[in-house]
Amino acid sequence: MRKKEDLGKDRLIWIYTQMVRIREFEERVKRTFLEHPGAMRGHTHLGDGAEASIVGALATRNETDFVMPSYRCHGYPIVLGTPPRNMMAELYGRKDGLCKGFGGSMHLADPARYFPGTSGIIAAAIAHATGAALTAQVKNTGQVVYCFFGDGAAKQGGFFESVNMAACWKLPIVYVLENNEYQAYTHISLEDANCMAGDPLSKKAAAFSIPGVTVDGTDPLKVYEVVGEAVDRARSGQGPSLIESRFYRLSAHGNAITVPPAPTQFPEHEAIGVYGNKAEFQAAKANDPIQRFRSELIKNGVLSEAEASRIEQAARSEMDEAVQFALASPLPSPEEATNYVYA
Ligand SMILES: Cc1ncc(C[n+]2csc(CCOP(=O)(O)OP(=O)(O)O)c2C)c(N)n1
Ligand SMILES: [Mg+2]
Repeated sequence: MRKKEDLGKDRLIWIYTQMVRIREFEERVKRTFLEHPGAMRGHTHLGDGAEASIVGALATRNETDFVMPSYRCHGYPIVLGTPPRNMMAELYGRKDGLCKGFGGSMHLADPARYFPGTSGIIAAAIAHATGAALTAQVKNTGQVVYCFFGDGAAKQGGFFESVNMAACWKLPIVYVLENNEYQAYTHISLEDANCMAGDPLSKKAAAFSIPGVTVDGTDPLKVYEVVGEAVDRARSGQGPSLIESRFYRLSAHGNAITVPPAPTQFPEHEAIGVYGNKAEFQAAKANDPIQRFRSELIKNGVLSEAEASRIEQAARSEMDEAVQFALASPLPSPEEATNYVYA
């Protein structure tokens, strides 16, 4: 049983640092569209708001466990130690990118750090992750797979088929359903869009007779405890669990490139104007997981105000440097276009 009280000062500071690094990476990506219009091609999906959920979950991980999220994927490799400069170069489609500039934001991969790859196809990664868990079981490696996916993905057949198989075969996998209230541009509550049946979404676990727990995904320590229990269960051969982690997506669905950037491309949140739900966004901002955890750590004497600022400044500099590195990296040459094509 993992208890948040068991986390020492260094580990708590590590959690805060990773949360801040993820936020700064995403903020830097947002700014780049305005500062360098046209330089970042393709589509990016940002994960601000998810930091506590991501880091709380991954704080329970062993170094060789697989991490397999959806296309909203920047935060996870940052925690695994992937250099942000290579991630940023990948977003810019440059040669020094994580995938040599061929993958872009939606297709990051760092196999050496047990981050095998992501997919833009909703729910596809749930099946991939379940396959990785089957491999771990067959080879008896002791690895657990952390499978992250959206609330919208949990409506897809791939979700049901995968969890069914994992439950039957007691695969070592933890399904983290990230309920960020939005499915692309649609709020989860919109019945006319046939959005989402079931509340809480962790109830879906009952259909497979596996544990299902809903957790406040804005609190990294609560996520740590709940995911930790599921991971221990998976590693000891008792099979999968479904964790619904609730938080709010603070960015618009995605940033598509237009040159010059359209004025509507960076609304604080697409709900504003679309559904007229400014209050919802402001409430989530007032409950910003990073600010809350910061205050908690300072109140409990884990961090001083000056130490917190130093962490934030270091993350800002790291991400600024990542952009400089990316912009200085060459684009792949046209002759390379058919490299790495396997089918
Ligand atoms: C199979 C498939 N159908 C449709 C889409 C288009 N699409 C992109 S994002 C999205 C909504 C996904 O919702 P959720 O899983 O909650 O992810 P979030 O928007 O929160 O990242 C859809 C339908 C897609 N990428 N793949
Ligand atoms: Mg969602």
